[in-house]
Amino acid sequence: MRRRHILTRLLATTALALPITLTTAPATAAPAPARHLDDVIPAPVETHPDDRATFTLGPLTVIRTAPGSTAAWRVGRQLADTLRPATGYPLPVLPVRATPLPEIALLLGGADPRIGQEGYQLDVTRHRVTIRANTAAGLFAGTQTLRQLLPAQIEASERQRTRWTVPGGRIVDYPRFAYRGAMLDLARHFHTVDEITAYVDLLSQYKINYLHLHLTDDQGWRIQIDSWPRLTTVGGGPGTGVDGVGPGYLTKADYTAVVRYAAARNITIVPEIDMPGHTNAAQSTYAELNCDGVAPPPRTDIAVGYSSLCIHDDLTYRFVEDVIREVAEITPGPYLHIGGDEAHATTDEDYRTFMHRVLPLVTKYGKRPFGWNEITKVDPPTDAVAQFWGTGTTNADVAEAAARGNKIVMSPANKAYLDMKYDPTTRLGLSWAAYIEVRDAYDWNPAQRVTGVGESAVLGVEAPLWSETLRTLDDIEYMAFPRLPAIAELGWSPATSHDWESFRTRLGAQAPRWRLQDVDFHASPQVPWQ
Ligand code: TNX
Repeated sequence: MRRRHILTRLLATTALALPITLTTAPATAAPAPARHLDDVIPAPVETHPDDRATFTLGPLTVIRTAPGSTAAWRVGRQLADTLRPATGYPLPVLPVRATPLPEIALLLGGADPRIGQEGYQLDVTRHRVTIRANTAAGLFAGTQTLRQLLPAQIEASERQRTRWTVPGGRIVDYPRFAYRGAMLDLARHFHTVDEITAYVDLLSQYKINYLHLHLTDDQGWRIQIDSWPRLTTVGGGPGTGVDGVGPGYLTKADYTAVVRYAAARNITIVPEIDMPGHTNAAQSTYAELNCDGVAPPPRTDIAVGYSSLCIHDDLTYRFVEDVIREVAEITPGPYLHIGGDEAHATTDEDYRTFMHRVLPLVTKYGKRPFGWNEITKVDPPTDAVAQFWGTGTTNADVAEAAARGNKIVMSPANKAYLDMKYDPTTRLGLSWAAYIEVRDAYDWNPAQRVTGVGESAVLGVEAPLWSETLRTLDDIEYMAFPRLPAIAELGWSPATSHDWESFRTRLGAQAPRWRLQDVDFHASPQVPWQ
C-alpha cells in the first residue's frame, strides 16, 4: 500500500513537468533501475551526467531528423522500428520543427569537432534527446548508445509497462580505431542469410563496423561465381560442411542482400576468398585446378594446410582473376581478403610467386588487398592490410610490414578468436590457441600486443569466429557473447578508459537485454550478471 502511495506521488510530481507524456503512463509502472550515462558498451569517450535532467519517452514523443537528409531520416526510421515494439508508441519520424512535443532529434553537423566521421554527440535534457553527428554512421552509433541508455525492457518484442527514462547529460563519443571487425566462417558450416543478418543486428549494437565473411575453404565454397558455376553447386552442395553437414551457399542476390542489410547498420562486408591454401573445395570440384589434373576427394574433416592451387599454371590465375572480378563487382566496400594463411602445401618461393601475381589483381578490380599475416612474408604493397592471428607478441615480418607502412588488424588467436573454448568444459569450440575467458578477451591492448606494431600501425581489431564446431545461430551467439562486446570495446573506446571492473559491471547489465533478444550467451562466472 505504502509503496503504491509513494509511486503515485512520484508520478504526479513528474506529470507536472511533463503533462502530455505521462497522462497515459501506466500506474503500475515498476521503478526502472537507475541507469547512468556511463552504462554503455563500448565505453564512451566522455560523459557529463546531469542528474537533474531525465528524459522520458512517451506516447507523444516524435523523432525528428535533419531536414533534407534521406540518410538521417533512414536512421530515424530504424530507431523508431527499434523502439516501437516494447513501448507501443507511434514515434512518428518527422522533419525538424519547433514544437513543444518531447522529441528525439537526429541532426547533422554542429557537434564537438572531435567526433569525426563515425562519432556523435548525445545531449539528454528533460524534453529532448539530441544526437548530432557529421554522417549517418555517426547518427546510427548515437542511436545504439541511446538504446542502451533506455531500460533493458526496450529490447522486448512485445509492449512493456515501464517508464522509458533516459539519464540526462552529454556524451561525446568517437572510435579509437577505424576498423572494428567480426568474422564469420561460412565455409566449415554454412550460415544462412537470416543467421548472418541476425548476427549483424547484434554486432551493430556494439558499434562493430566491418563483417568479414570467410566464404571459401577446404570443405565448402559458399559464394556464387558465374564463370565457375560448379564451385557452388558441387563445392557448396550436399555434404560439404564439416562432418558432412550441408549444403549451402550464398547466391549473388543473397550476398547483395547481406551487404545492404549490413550497410544500413554501418557495417561493411569484407569478403574472403582463401588462397593459395584452404582450396580443397575448389580443387575437388574442378580437376584442372590441380597440377596433376586429378581432383582430390571432398573433405569434411577439420585438418588444415594440405591443399594448394597449382602455382605455375596460367589457368590458376584465370580462375583467381575470374573469382576476384566477380566478387569485387558485388562488393561495394573497399577491401577484398585473399586469405593466404596456413599455406603449408605451398613452398615459400611459390607462395611469393602466387601473391605477387594475385595482389595486383585485387587492385586491378578496385579493391584494397587484405590477407592473414602470412602475406607480410612477401613484402606486399603498402596499401595491403595484414591480419595478425598469432598467439605470440613478436613477429618480425609483421613488424617490418608495419614499419614500411602496411596497416595491421589485430586478431591474436589467444585473445580475439571467438571459436576458442572459454574453459575446458565449454561444449563448443576449439582450444588450440588458448582457453579464452571474458577477462582474457578484454585485458589486452591492440597497440601494445606485437612488438613494433604501435597505435599508428593498427587499423583496428577483429574477432574471428571459425565454425568447425558451430552449426546454429545459438552456437554463434554462445561463442560471441559475451566476448564480442569485449573486442568491440577494445576497438572503439580510448585506451585510457580500459578498466576490467568497470567493464564487467557494464557487461553484467547487458544480460537482461540479451535475454529479451533471445541471445544465447555464456554466463561467465567472472561477470556479475543482472
Ligand atoms: C586457424 S587462423 C585457421 C583456420 C581455422 C582456425 C580454427 C587462420 C588464419 N586459420 O583455418 O579454422 O584456426 O581456430
